[in-house]
Amino acid sequence: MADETQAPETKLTSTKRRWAADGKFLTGRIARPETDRLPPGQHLVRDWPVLDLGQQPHLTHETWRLDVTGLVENPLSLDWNAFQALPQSDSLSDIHCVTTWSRYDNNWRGVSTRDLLDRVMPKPEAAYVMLTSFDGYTTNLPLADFAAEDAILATAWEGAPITRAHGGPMRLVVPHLYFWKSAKWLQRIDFRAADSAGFWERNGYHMRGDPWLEERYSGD
Ligand SMILES: Nc1nc2c(c(=O)[nH]1)N[C@H]1C(S)=C(S)[C@@H](COP(=O)(O)O)O[C@H]1N2
Ligand SMILES: [Mo]
Repeated sequence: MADETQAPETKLTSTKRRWAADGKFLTGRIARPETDRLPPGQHLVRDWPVLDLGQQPHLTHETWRLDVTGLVENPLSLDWNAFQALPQSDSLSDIHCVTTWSRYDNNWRGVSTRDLLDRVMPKPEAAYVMLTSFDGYTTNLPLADFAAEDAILATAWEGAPITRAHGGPMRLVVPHLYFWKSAKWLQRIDFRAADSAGFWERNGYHMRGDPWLEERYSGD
């Protein structure tokens, strides 16, 4: 009896299989080769360390809000239900923390920053965002980085709600920058014309934080 899961090999299936192996078209870019996956100075971990300033806010879906302010056509103040009503996406990415650990293949689910940007419509002058979290943490990043195709306002990790320790009920994930840019317990996204330093950036860390360029400290 024929095995229906074994489709006959055709030119198309073999080509598509090769694309999948290369990661082509999957996210609109060609995946880095596996040998190139770990940025310089990083080592791989299997667990997921917790790093923050030590004040982990207790939020419920009732007390949670997300405010989008500054240079946008449509400022927003979303409660949990309004946030859940936005389109939901999945994003698979690696974590690179400036303290030198990296963690591969994290499955995030939530609202892609691009879908949020479609709603709020940044004004032409908007070039940076300042993020403020419920624990008082701040971090800044260029709008172009915030708008990366795999950046996500994540509410779930590996199919389960993000824990409080890791920034639940919602945290930002910007996988192509060091993880300190990925604000946990995100409360406000403020669109600005000029860049200014957030918490770690005022304390000697880089304004952009690209792990591939090893932009760790402000002098790098
Ligand atoms: N609100 C908030 N977000 C934060 C931090 C923080 O202290 N407060 N720490 C940052 C740093 S330095 C890192 S490395 C990551 C750690 O996220 P994790 O604890 O989920 O690994 O969160 C980032 N986002
Ligand atoms: Mo960090």
